[in-house]
Amino acid sequence: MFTPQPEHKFTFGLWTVGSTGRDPFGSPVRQALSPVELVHLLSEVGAYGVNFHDNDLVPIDATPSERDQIVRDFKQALSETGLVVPMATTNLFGDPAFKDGAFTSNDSNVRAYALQKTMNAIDLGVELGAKVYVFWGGREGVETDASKDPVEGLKRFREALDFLCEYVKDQGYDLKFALEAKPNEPRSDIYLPTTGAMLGFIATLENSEMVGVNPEVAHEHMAGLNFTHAVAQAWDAGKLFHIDLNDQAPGRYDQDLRFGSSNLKSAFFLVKFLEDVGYEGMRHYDAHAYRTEDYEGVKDFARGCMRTYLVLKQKAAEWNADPEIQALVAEINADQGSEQLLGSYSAERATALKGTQFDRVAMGERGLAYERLDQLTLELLMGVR
Ligand code: GLT
Ligand code: MN
Ligand code: MN
Repeated sequence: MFTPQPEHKFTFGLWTVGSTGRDPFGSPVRQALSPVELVHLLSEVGAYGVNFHDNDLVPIDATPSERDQIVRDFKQALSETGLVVPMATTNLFGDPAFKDGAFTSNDSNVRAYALQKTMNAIDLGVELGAKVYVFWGGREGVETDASKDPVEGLKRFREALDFLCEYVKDQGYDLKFALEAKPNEPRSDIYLPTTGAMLGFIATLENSEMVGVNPEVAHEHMAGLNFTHAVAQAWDAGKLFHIDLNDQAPGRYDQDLRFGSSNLKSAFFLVKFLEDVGYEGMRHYDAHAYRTEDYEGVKDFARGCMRTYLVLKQKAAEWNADPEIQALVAEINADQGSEQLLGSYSAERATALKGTQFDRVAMGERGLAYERLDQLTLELLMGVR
């Protein structure tokens, strides 16, 4: 019942199940697997697709013939397993050249190299079937505002995206861009720190219809924000092109935990939202297994991400069908008498509103029963309903 199927569109980055457990305090705890081995691991656990940064697949210093061999082997693994590549991205953060950013660097050599690297990475992603291209500007920021003018940073970022949109159009690629926000780490402050900030920025782009967002659970949680609200704003704007699922306790380093493992109730409302609105994009897990795990544990991690999503999807269906919960929802939303006064502006409506006597005290006294509704939700999640 909770077995992943292709229609669930569960995907993982090569860097997620491929994480060797290296962190700022410790060396790898797992042997690195090749991209081909990772494709087979993902197929074994039931994933639909695999995503990558250019250098997850092709090392930054590979020769053209090495690149071609790697791509051939990878394509072979995809055709053996049936896995697809729905998304690709560029590593613009790992190499020392990007220590002060890529598109926003003060150094024009770095900015030009970042554009070149991204065009090559877009070609690679499209060759393997990607339809969405993610931009996570992990190094696009500062430690000190003495180093960069933030308006100049935005101008440079805009210029790069405008350039790359035109490149995609020029090549005739069927590709959309998805911008991913994060407030900090690895920089002290990363530009455009939230999904809301990204949405504001996208409206300033020349080809804004090609550009949406890739919100990540952990990144909004790091900022102490409600992730579902960020996703809802993106959805409302028609900009939810992709999503990075994982988990994260607020106020901590970037944990990238197994989906649902830290904030189950938030994960429930997120899954319920995605399923209720009919989001048709990928459910991408940008997370990794605990450092305590071997590759069996990595498979447990990946299976857990997908299973939790499917369990919560089932819980959302139960919530939508629960008579007591639905009676409360109906009561909450019942017309209290003024529905006909509301709607878009007209002079008549304004006059009618101004002429109405409202019982402000009664409005303030009315109990809303949200305690009961939330407790029913929790009991449903805890499996006692
Ligand atoms: C990196 C980051 C993620 C981004 C990936 C895409 S790489 O792991 O923490 O949030 O989505 O560049
Ligand atoms: Mn993350
Ligand atoms: Mn991410």
